[in-house]
Amino acid sequence: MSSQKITLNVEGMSCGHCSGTVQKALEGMEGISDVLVDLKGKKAVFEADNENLIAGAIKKIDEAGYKASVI
Ligand SMILES: [Cu+2]
Repeated sequence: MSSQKITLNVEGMSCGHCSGTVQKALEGMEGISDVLVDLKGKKAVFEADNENLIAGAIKKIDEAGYKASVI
């Protein structure tokens, strides 16, 4: 099992509440850990157990009301 560090662009975050929402959405996903959301940098960085989690993370962020994409 090898986790990998993933960085996503996240559009639409305007305050600490937004980044907190994205943070919680990612932390709620199984297989994702060490979540760090950078409000000013418009980024979310996390460790994912496998690549398949990337699409799921993007979908989860989308459902939370923000737009994520792979850098
Ligand atoms: Cu906000």
